[in-house]
This record gives sequence, structure tokens and C-alpha cells, in this order.
Amino acid sequence: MASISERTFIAIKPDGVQRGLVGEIIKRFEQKGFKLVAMKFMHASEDLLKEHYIELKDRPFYAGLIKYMHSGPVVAMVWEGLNVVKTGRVMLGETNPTDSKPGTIRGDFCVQVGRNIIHGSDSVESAETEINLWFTPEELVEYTSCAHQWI
Ligand code: IDP
Ligand code: MG
Repeated sequence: MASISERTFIAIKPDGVQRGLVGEIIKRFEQKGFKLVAMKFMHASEDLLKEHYIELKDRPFYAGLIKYMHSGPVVAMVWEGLNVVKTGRVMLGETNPTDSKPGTIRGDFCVQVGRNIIHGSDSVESAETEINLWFTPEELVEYTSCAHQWI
């Protein structure tokens, strides 16, 4: 069987939390067959958010993005599985909900790019950086999923 050691960082943004979409989003990742490795509900600091989005620091929407992400609690998660980074992005939909197909999270639950309810790492490298930024090694829980051999 192919290795399933790949991990991605997924965060439900403040609007996703406020709109009661936490359970729905977690359900989709669980039902797809991905394994939950870490999760925390937190109000992220501005410093953490600035670092998380550092590559966008010169974009005109950067300040507004940090304000939005700091406007309420988020659910930060690590999910593991075969091709979870790429598949996770497909499950999210496009950055702009207008371009997101029905059936994707952004396609089903939001309408504008500045309130697009969820974050997902865009590469294996950025996933590693983001996981290390948001979680300590001890927070990444090691266990064997009983569904593993069926997935
Ligand atoms: P991604 O979240 O799909 O990876 P990025 O280009 O990395 O998209 O942008 C990060 C986040 O910045 C987006 O999810 C969205 O919340 C916000 N963003 C991106 N483009 C715009 C924009 O044109 N206006 C406002 N916010 C934007
Ligand atoms: Mg991105």
C-alpha cells in the first residue's frame, strides 16, 4: 500500500466557526478517510497570523486578512492521509468561492474571497511549515486508526 504519512494543516476561520460549520467541515475530512492528528480551538494571536500569511505581506488585502483571522476563534487541525495536501485543497475549493464548484466546502458554504471560511496548506512543504508554526511536536497525537486497513 502507498504510504499515508503525508500531513496537512487545515484551519476553520472565524467565519466558519461563527456560522456553525465546524462539525460539517470535520465530518467531511473524517468521512473522506483522513486521520485526525491534532486539533485545537483557539483565538490566534496577530503575531501567529502575520507569520502564517507572511508570503502575502505585500498584498493590498494583507492587513484586512489579519484583522479577519483575528476577529474570533479558529479551529486549527492537522489531518493525515494519502495525498491529503492536494485532496484537501480539492475539498476546500478555489480561493474565491465564486470559482468554487458545488460539493466543495467553499463552493457550498460561502460567497466571497474575504470570508472563505477555511484554510488548507497548498503544498507538502508549506504544510510542514504551518504545522510546526501552529503545533508543538507533543500536540501531534500518535495512534493507529482502526479504519486504516480499510482505507
Ligand atoms: P488560499 O487560502 O486558497 O490558499 P491565498 O492566495 O493563500 O488563498 O490567500 C490566503 C487568504 O487570503 C484567502 O484564503 C483569503 O481569505 C484571503 N484573500 C486572498 N485573496 C484575497 C482578495 O483578493 N481579497 C481579500 N482577501 C483575499
Ligand atoms: Mg494559501
